[in-house]
Amino acid sequence: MTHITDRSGTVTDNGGTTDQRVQTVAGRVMNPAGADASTFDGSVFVVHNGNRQQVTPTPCTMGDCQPGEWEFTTDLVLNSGSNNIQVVVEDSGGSQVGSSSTFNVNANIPARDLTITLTWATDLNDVDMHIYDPSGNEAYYRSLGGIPGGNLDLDDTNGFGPETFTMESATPGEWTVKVRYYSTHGVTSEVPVTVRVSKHEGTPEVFYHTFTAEQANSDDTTNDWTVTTFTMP
Ligand SMILES: [Ca+2]
Ligand SMILES: [Ca+2]
Repeated sequence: MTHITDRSGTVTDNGGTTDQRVQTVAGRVMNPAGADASTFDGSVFVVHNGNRQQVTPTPCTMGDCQPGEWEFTTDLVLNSGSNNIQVVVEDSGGSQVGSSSTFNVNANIPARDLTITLTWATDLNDVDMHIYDPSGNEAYYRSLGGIPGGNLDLDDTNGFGPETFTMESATPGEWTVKVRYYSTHGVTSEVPVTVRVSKHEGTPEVFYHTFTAEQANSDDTTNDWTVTTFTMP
C-alpha cells in the first residue's frame, strides 16, 4: 500500500496527517499459489496498531498488473494520533509469506469515548452489529446513525467485517451490544465472531462467539448473541 483515501477522495501518503477518521486502504499482494492460480491460496490481513483485520483479495484488474498480483480494498477507522498500518500475507497453512513496510499516518482527530468493532472469520457472509445506547436508541445496518452523536461506519455484507461504531462523547449510562448472523450467503461452516470494545481508545476488551449456519436468521432476534452490557460514566 502507498496511501490511504478518505471519503471525499483526499489522499494521505506515508508519514502524512489527516483530519478524517474513516479511510480506505487499498493495495496489491502476490498470490502465494503463484501466477497461474485462479483462486487466492492464503489470507491477507491489514494490521492496524496491532489489530489484525482480514480482507478479501480479488484478481488484479486495474492498470499495470503483474503476474500473480491480486488487489484488496477495505475501510479503516483511524485512532486519534499515531496509526501504524501494515499488510501481511499468509499462505493456506497460516505461515507468513509476505509483508509490506509499515505505513504511518497521524490523525488529527479527537480521541473517542467509545469504539466497538465487529469482525468475523468467514468470507462472503453477512453478520451485523446492533448497539443500544442508554436511551434505547439503536445503531445497526438500517440506521447507521441511529444513536445521536454516534456513527456505525458501514454494513459489511460479504465477509470478515469490520463494522465499526464510534462515538466521541458517549452518553452516560448502560450500553448493550448484540450481534446477529443475518445471512450465510451460502457459507455452511461455523462462523467465529469477534467484538472489541475500547473505551477512550485504550486496550480493547475482546469478546468471542461462534455462530452455526442454522442460526442465520435475518430480522429474527432468536439467535442474537448479547455480547456485553457496560456502563459509561
Ligand atoms: Ca453486516
Ligand atoms: Ca467485506
